[in-house]
Amino acid sequence: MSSQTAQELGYEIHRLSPRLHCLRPHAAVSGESFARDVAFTLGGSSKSINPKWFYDDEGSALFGQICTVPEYYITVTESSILSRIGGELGSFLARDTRLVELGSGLSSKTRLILDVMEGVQDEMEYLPIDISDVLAESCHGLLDDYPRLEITGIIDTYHGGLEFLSTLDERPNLIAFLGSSLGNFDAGEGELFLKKIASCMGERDMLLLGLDLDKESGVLEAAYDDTQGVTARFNLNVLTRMNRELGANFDLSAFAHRAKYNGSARRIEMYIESLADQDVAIPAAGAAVRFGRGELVHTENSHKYTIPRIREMVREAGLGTDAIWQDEENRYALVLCSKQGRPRRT
Ligand code: AVJ
Repeated sequence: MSSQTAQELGYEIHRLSPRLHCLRPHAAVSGESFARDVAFTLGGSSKSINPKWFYDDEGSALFGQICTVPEYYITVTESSILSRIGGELGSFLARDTRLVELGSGLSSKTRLILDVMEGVQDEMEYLPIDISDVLAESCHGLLDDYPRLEITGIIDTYHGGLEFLSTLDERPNLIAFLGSSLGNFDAGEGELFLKKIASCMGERDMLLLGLDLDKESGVLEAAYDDTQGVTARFNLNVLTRMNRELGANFDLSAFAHRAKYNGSARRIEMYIESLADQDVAIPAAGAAVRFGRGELVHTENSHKYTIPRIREMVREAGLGTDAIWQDEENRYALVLCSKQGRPRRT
C-alpha cells in the first residue's frame, strides 16, 4: 500500500513505530455520527442501539472480560479449535499470505494464526480492521512477540476496511472473521456481508469464518447473562458512554440487562430494559427520550448457525467450502472458504 493511496481514500496515517502504521478515516466514526445514530434509533416507537457503539475503551475491555467468564464458551472453544488445527490450516496457505482480520479487537486469537504463519513464512504482514482504538494498543504487544511482523491497522468500519483491500498488492490474503461476529448482523444482512467479502476476494484469497452453532437455549442464555454480571455491565456501558460522550443523563440503576433466546430466528437477543417510566435527555443528539416501565431497547442480535445453513450461506456468497472444523461437542465451527477451492500445499 502506498501512503498516497491511503490518503486518497481519506485516511490519516499514524506511524506508531517502524513496523506499525495505523490508518484512520479523516471523518472518524466519532461523536457526531454516534449522536446522529442514537437520535434515530432511540427516536422511534421501537427503540434500539446499534451494537457497534458497545466498543469504546471500557466496552472493549469488558468484552475482553466476557471472553474469560466460564459461561461464554465461544472464545475458548474457538481458540482450542484453532490451536488444534494449526498445521492443517497452514497447509492451505501460500507462503506469502497476508493476514487480514475483521473486527480484530484485542487480537488474542490472532496469535494462534500468526503462529501458523510464522512456521512457513519469513516476512509476515498483518492488517487488522477494527472500529475501536484498542486496535493500536493490542498491536504493540504483537510486534514484541513477532519480530518479523509488519502491521497496518485500519481503524474503520468493516466496509471501509474491505474497500481498502482492493488497493493492496497481489499477495494472497487470509481474511479472518472470527468470534461469530457475523452473527451480529440482522437476518439477511449477514448473508449480504458475506457476499461483500466475497466480492473483495481475489482468486488466491481465503476466508476463515468462526461461527457459533445453534444449541440448547439454556446454554446460550447463560453465555449472554453470566453470573458475574460482566455481560450486563458490557450491555449497560453503552448508556454510560452516552452520558459521557453525548451529555446524556441515563440513571444506570433504572435500567437492566436482558438476554433472550429467540428459537425461531435462531438468535440471542440482548436488550436493555427500562425499570421505570422515565425521561432521558441526550443533548448532543438533540433528543429527549421517554422510556416506559418494562420497555425494551434492543441492543444486539447474535445469530446461531447450523452446518447445513453455513454451507448454504457460503455457497450463496459464491464461495466454496474448503474445510469445516468443530470442537468435540459441536458447539462452534471454523470454516475455511475460497473462490475456487484451494489445493493444499503438500
Ligand atoms: C463479539 C459479537 C461475537 O455476539 O457473542 C458477547 C458480542 N455480546 N456477549 C457475541 C457479545 C454479548 C459477541 N460478538
